[in-house]
Amino acid sequence: MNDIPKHLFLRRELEKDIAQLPPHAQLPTERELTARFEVSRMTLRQALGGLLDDGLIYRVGRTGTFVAESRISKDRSLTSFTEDMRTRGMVPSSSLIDAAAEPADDAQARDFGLEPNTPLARIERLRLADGIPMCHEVVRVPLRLMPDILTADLTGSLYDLFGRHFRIRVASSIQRTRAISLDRPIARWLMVPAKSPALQVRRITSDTTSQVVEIATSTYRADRYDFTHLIRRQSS
Ligand code: 16G
Repeated sequence: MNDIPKHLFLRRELEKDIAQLPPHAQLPTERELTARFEVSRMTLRQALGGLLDDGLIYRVGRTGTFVAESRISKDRSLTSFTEDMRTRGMVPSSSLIDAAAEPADDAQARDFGLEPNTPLARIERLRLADGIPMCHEVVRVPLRLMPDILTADLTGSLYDLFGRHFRIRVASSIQRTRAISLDRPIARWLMVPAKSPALQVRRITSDTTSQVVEIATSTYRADRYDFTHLIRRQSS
């Protein structure tokens, strides 16, 4: 942690605290925070400024600083939805919308490295955090690797199920994120107006033996989700 500036480190610590607090809870005063983290007022203000810019907190005149309605921020490690929500102090759940076998189309077959028409399981779910819709997700896996997945309980963590039931451990993903405007059916699941902005992430995941085990399309409400990356300048 020594290689990141103090205020960014503090910001992460404050983010963890904020994740434990309900929306509109008041943060401790500047005096209390500088004493607790043993930082200067300037460092604290920089950290709070970053949180304000990210929309995680808001200020009310001289009254104080408060926790904003929660927005989930995701970093670059390969985590599951369940883990993402739990680390932010929220309770994940899922509603199964549809689960069925279908043949791979040409693009899916290419991404999986399989023949076209190879049977896949298509699992469509609504992912919720503290009971609020956060993400609509369609996951496809080869039935050859996970033969009875369609009869398993699909309302929990899929990555747990991959590991426990099929001994498949996810190791890496290629992800592409794009901004979209929601079509009516998905907007309805996410309980926002049609054409609302959303972040759509397509993930192609490989396991520890480098075989592709999942193609997922996750569509997140843009008002509740963002991606935060720590990036480093390459040393020359
Ligand atoms: C995330 C993944 C998705 C994966 C799911 C597993 C992204 C963009 N997508 O939503 O590919 O299937 O986690 O979560 O991160 P689970 O284990 O909680 O079902």
